[in-house]
Amino acid sequence: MRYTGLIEKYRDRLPVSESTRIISLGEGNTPLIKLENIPKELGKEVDLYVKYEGLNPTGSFKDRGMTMAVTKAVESGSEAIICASTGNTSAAAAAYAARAGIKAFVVIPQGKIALGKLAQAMIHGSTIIQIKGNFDDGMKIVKEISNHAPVSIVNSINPFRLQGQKTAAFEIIEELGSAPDYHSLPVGNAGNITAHWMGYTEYHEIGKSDSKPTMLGYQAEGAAPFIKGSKVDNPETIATAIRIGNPQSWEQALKLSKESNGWFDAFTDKEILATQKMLTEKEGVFCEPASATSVAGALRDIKLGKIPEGSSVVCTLTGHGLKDPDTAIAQCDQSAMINVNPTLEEVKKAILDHM
Ligand code: AN7
Repeated sequence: MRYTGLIEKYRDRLPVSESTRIISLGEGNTPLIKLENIPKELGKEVDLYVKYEGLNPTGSFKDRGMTMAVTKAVESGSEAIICASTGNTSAAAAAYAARAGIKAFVVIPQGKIALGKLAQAMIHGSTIIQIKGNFDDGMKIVKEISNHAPVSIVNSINPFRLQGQKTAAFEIIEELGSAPDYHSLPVGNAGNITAHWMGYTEYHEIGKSDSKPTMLGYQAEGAAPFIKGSKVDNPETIATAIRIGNPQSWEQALKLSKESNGWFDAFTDKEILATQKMLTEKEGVFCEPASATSVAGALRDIKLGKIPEGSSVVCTLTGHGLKDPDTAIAQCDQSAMINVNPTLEEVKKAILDHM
């Protein structure tokens, strides 16, 4: 049967009816890739997987939530959606609104969203409202705006978003036969870690998995409210996707972390970028900087023995590396680029010199 998106696949576990018009771009069903080279080098016996959410239609996990949020917005008669965003939510909102034939307004922090995400919001025809402020400032306004303008909020405070996102946990259980021992995610607003816990809990309750994972949340050091234990006023990190100081799912994330015996930790920008590069060079997997935080965390904690040998670990790679080409290019050695004349001799020499 043709795969037509996660709402069709999981319709009995999602709040839709037979008559609901489904707004889908075929999201979900993303690859769960088992890492080979990195664990080998680490010298630890672990089954380490990455769930490559960058392969969703707009290049991030946000599509899972957006198919639900836009489907429900349209069902309720809404003609416009709005979100505050560090980039990926705006890309998804713009695309799904285009698909639905409704308007999208996206509120983004000026100069602080990655180039690919900005291109997406623009090309899909959303109205972009840039603010001289950060995501948290935008979120605050967006939360109030529906009292003043006829728009539906599609940030993760919209409960339908998390309903859609929980399906990633379903897919992992179906593929592995049960939940992994550990699940690691980058944390910004903490919506996705909350959605995963919902998905794992649901499948555990109906007997599709005999266990639930320990949930690990990793942040960037300059934007790490869960490590600090309170809001961060001026979050800063190169991983702009998670440049968030006031997480919207704060309570839920603290609760699930405790319930699952999990933990939070944070990494410097340097560590995040080094992990991003390691994944591209050693495994052929290109994710955006924020996404690499999940792998940085898992690897550190495997090394430390906090995650014991023999464990299965899934890391969510939340967004595609092509989202942020500037950061990718900036961390590569420009002198590695060889300029030659278009002759057989010069190309041959370039190859032989670099074997
Ligand atoms: C690549 O797009 O908040 O903890 O406005 O784009 O559920 O917030 C993005 C978040 C991780 C954090 N990785 O997820 C937005 C936005 C990537 C992201 C996160 C985001 P949450």
